[in-house]
Amino acid sequence: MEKKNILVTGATGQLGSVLTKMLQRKHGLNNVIASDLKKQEHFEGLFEFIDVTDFDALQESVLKNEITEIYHLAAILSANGEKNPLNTWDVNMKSLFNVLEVSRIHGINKVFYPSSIAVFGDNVKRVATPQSSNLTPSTVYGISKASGENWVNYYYTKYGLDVRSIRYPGIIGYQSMPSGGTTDYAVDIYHKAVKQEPFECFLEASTELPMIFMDDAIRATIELMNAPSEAISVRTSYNVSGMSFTPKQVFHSIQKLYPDFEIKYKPDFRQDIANSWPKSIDDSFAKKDWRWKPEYDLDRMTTIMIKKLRAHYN
Ligand code: NAD
Ligand code: AKB
Repeated sequence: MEKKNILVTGATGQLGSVLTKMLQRKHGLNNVIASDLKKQEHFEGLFEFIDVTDFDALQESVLKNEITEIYHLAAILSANGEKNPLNTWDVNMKSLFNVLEVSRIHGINKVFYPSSIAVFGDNVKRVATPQSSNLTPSTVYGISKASGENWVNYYYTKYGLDVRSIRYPGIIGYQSMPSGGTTDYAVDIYHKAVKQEPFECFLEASTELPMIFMDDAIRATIELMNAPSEAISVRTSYNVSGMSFTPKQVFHSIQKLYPDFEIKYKPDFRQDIANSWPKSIDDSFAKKDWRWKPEYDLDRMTTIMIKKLRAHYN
């Protein structure tokens, strides 16, 4: 196997903390540099504090560590992003430009850039939203991801930079907590069930959104990054689907194991964001190009979430 030195930005986050461990397992503890503004308490491996909006700090790490691949996960997500829109735009775009430029200048082999279902807004088919849909996002986060998709396509077309991207649905895992997103309720609800506390949901009972179990999200990322370059026909970002459900459906799935579990619905500003997103995603390009296939449905995910969180809290 060719030797890789991998830099992960945003490595302390919900996805980054799990993806970093998987990359360490695949490529060795000494070949993965985790970076973020903050560090996990018991992090094992190589870690650097890097603010990705600081080009010099990023470049110094890339050169010092002879980086060959970058997974650029650092971002401000949908709900938090609306609290300070201009700062969200600045952070999300500046960090992406720094990663693209450092990669172009220093000949990085591959870059991973996560996009989101947040790129979709009005004027799309809300069920099985097609790959090539109008992108009129309702949040600054979504605008930054839609622009980012076009920029990564530009760097591929203009400079041959091998950037690959997935429009993740809401990611649900037991390993880490989400922060600042509109799909966060779907992780929190499992923690409350296992702690035997009632759950207050910030979305209405019938709000259907695309979601994906963490293991599927990680596998999709690795499979896309390992796919032969000629198989990749989408250089903006791939639609990827896991499952779709409403708060009521996940509540019922949990109730099979916790019959006394209680839920109250108290929608807040995140309801408007969720209303602007697709209910489900058509991922036929990912299926065709790199044979994407999700393995987890709602009940299978619930069983694992509950089992792992019970072990965690007991
Ligand atoms: P997260 O908010 O949990 O983690 C993001 C990390 O980025 C945080 O640890 C934060 O400290 C770090 N960060 C923010 N600004 C930074 C900066 N200037 N320099 C360095 N680090 C900085 O997010 P996540 O859920 O792990 O998401 C990771 C990526 O995946 C994001 O780009 C997000 O848009 C994308 N994504 C996530 C989901 C999901 O459901 N988790 C869905 C779609 C897309
Ligand atoms: C969010 O809710 O902002 C993220 C996402 C779907 O991009 N989880």
